[in-house]
Amino acid sequence: MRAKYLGRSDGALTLVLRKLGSLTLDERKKIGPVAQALKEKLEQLCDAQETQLLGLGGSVVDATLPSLAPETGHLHPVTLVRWQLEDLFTRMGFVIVDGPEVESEWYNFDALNMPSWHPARDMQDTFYTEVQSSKFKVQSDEVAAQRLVLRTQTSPVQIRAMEKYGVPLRCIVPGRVYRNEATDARHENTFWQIEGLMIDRDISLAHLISISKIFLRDLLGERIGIRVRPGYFPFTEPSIEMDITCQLCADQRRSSSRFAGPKSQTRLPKPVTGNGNIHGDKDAQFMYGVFSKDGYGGQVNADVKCPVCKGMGWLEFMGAGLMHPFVLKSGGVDPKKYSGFAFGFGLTRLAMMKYGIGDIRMMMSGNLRFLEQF
Ligand code: FA5
Repeated sequence: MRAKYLGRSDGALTLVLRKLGSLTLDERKKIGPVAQALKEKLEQLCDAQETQLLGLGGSVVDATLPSLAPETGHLHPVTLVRWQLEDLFTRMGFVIVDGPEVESEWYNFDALNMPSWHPARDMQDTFYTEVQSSKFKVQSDEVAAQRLVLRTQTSPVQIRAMEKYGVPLRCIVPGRVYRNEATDARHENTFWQIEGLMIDRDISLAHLISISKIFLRDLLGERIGIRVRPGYFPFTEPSIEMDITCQLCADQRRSSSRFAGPKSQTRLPKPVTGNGNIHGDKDAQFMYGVFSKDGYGGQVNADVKCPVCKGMGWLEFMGAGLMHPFVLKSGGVDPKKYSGFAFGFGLTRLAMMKYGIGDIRMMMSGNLRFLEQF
């Protein structure tokens, strides 16, 4: 507009103003003030328009440029790992089962052989609701069993799954759990677990260990070190705990001068005592019983400053065992005919290992700079 009407050489209004000199005095008096007023008005309009287009930042907005692509959401690291595992387990014939996050005390504790007086309850202190519900099936005579809790573990779904599907049964239960926990780099008050069950005739620890090997290697690679320790849970007998080599400081550990263990993650030392490798596994990936004191089996390596494993080199990631007859009975299964294994692992911790996340608290921080990396 400015160029068309006010352009110096051939703007329409400029030409009119330029011709004023060749006009008679009368014509000049008539046309001059009108043309001048029009020029001022046009300049004002052009200036106002220009200021608006320049915008606050002072840069010119080019309205012909294509617009910015809208930002799309993306998956949380826990979801990525959960989907990968769900895919793997369904290929092995497991079904995926869900359960409520607000659970009755019966399912969360009592049915799992943890009556109200059981000391093991203290390890999973939780949040109780003030509301009591009769909606949940309560099989215990105790009045207290009607309280509702934010579930502390995915294990209550063991009972629900047996009740709903009967046996034989192969299922996994991914879910969020809650604990009244002092938080640190590897402990959260809200985190994800995956429960796994396999009930059939003659199920043994060998099945449990074999399945664990498959999913850990699928997720974290062939070189992952796996350690099996004796453990205790009221709902499994025998019970084990499974640890994996900490993936956050693996390189640091191997290059440390104090590291007396094997340089590669796959070559774990033989246990000092115990029965060697479970089922003659030549990979020497599994250890159980008493561990050697060579810096790989339980000693802290002070050179390694790892916030997650604290220089231990190992991270506890799973509790498991053979299902206690009490639990099978709670779910309506005859323990004389059937046996089963059960495991429950920290999905959030596995996601930390897979993506090298050094603090579990990042997971629920809502920090976009963290989340946008996935
Ligand atoms: C249990 O929760 C048992 N229900 C597991 C189980 C299932 C045993 C079936 C036997 C049969 P535990 O409290 O150890 O056990 O927790 C299991 C895993 O959850 C731990 O190994 C760890 O990986 C993870 N976990 C436990 N507490 C936390 C926490 N505060 N923050 C993050 N992960 C945690």
